[in-house]
Amino acid sequence: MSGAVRLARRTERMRPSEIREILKLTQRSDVLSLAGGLPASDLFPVEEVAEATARALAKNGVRALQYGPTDGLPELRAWVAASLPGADAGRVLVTSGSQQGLDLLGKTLIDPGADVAVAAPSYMGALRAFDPYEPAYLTVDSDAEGMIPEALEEVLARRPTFLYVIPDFDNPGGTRMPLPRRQALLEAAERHDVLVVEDAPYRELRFEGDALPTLFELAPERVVHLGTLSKTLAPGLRLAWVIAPPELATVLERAKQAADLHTSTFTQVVAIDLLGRGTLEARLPRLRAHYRAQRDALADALERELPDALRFVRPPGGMFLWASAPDGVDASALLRSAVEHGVAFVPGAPFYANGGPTNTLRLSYSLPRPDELAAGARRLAAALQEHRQAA
Ligand code: N5F
Repeated sequence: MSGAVRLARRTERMRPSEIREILKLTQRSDVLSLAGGLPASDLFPVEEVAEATARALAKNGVRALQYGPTDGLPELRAWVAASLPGADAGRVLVTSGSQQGLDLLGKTLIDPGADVAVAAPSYMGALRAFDPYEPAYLTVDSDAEGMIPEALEEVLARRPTFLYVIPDFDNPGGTRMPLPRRQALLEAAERHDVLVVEDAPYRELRFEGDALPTLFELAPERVVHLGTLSKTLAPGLRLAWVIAPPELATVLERAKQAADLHTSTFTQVVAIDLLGRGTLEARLPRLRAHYRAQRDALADALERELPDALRFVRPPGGMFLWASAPDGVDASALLRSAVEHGVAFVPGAPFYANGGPTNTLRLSYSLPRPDELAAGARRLAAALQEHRQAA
């Protein structure tokens, strides 16, 4: 080694995503994966995308292949604005996945040492996106209805740079924040004058009842809203958006210009065609029914196979079931024996920004078939039994 590679100090904070590392493990064909948040690929609109691509190239070939505007193609921005009450197309920034939105927010909002408030537990990918900008995390304890108001009040009183929250079908918690908590959150954010970042990738994957208003709808001037087509159309498109207050939208756009000039015009042109035909709306009932049945297949199997060993609440939407093993079980150690038994999950600890219980697990029910979910629960029960005997 010549010593010519002198890495920037911030790279020390670039930890690998535990999810991606576990996804590598699950490439083994004998391991059933309850780990990744990969959407149900059987429901991908492959034919529709093929047809939309052919149409888009025939009609808009040059536009699809040329550089485009940093903030995104106007038709897509208009569709986003129309899908969220109170949104203005001029404030929509199309991004390459919500993951890019999270990185751009870190870049534009976080100075080294700045306080950033997140739920405990919270989406690990957001923590990894914010980490290089050197925040100090303030964590808000959560229960089955998301962030606990008293804990939130204490944290917001310290006036963090922003509060990051996933009100609809949280990753990893699977929880939905009820309306009174949403109102209390915004009231406290208003009182302490704190910016709220609302990440809503799972919002449309609702299993029962009506949608609750987004934080953005309730307080459009205080909330930055992130949405994505990853869970409703396909993540490979890498199409998502950030809606931010005007003074932030302007700097986000500059940050994106420097990051990647703009999101793929090719996939935007294809998505505009699909969205214009109502493809997404038409898919939602099927997606919801599918994920709901998947949730039940996993939850029923866990209740059958591990009646006393795992505690969880059936998630009312989304892709994840969050479970606690008995005290003293270390989920990372359990994962090693689980993989030997042919099943993988994501241990919960890395979802806690400042550390937390080590006996939690995130189980994804999106991708496996129902019989595989049942087999996964059986294998997990065997792994847990062996693990506890060995301890
Ligand atoms: O819009 P996109 O695809 O970039 O979604 C990123 C994202 C943003 N915010 C939340 C709360 C999310 O859950 C996600 C996607 N999370 C998946 C997961 O399993 O936690 C993605 C994992 C996929 C991978 O790393 O290959």
